[in-house]
Amino acid sequence: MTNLPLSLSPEVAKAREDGAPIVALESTIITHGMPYPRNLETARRVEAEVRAAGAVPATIAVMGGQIHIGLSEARLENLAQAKDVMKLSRADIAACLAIGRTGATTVAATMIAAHLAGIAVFATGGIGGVHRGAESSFDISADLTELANTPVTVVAAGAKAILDLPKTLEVLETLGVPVIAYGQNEFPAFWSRSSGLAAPLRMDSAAQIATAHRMRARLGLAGGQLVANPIPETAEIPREQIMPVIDAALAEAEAQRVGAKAVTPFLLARIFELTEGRSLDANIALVLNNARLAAAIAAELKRGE
Ligand code: PSU
Repeated sequence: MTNLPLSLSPEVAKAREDGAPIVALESTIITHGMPYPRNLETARRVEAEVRAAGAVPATIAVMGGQIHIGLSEARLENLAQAKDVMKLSRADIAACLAIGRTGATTVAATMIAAHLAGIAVFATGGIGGVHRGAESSFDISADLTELANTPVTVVAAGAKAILDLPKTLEVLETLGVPVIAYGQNEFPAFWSRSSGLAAPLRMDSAAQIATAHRMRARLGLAGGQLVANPIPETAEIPREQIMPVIDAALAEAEAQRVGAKAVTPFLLARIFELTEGRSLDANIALVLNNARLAAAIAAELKRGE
């Protein structure tokens, strides 16, 4: 790994040496997904949740020409308050390293970095997907093609409900990405447990998910798995309550001609305002829930080695 621009935190380096379970965590959720200081507080709580569940957290970001796998407290604090941070996907991670800027990793870039560091499991909030109106805008997140290419199991609360969920599931199917709902038949919709759409696959234990991950490697199948873990009941915003809010935020984005990488952060921020903060509470609860499941999957993967 010496010729790669990877910088492992002491905790992550030790976990690798010991063969301990590690869970990758992304940083776009910190810089573009949540407001300061709750973003910092959440990043710390998610790391603590992974540790409490018996794994080592590795929050990933690009700083000073290195991909950091595991952030020190000082780096995390810096990132949470930094302005002008690049939002990195497959297309721009190498460029960001080359020009020495600070970059937060999306699901796609975090998968790439995790795989380079030998980490097989990653927890986030919700993946990107096919945006509404994609038939004319062509706006489809690079997260989907990354899931098709990079062998990392991603635990999310489904795809963000601001997206076109039926089209997102269609594209994932075309790309050969297993979409596994955890403990229910329905594909969850981020803030809500229900999307009205059946999930292609269902599993009820971390052990099954770990076995499926290993099985894909044995079969020589490229790409990862999407584990769609429903938000806990006590934290969810039911679909009929969140849908009108999402529609209002989408109409504003269209009127203001918000496009490309700015769409998701704009919508998340507007939905936060329109729900008077309830969407953020839900987002935090679902990320913590995903961190716990990811830690259990990482532990099962190690057990089976
Ligand atoms: N999960 C959250 N909040 C977020 C994201 C995930 O709870 O902000 C980020 C992820 O980094 C994901 C990105 O990759 O949103 C999707 O952005 P886009 O739709 O522009 O591809």
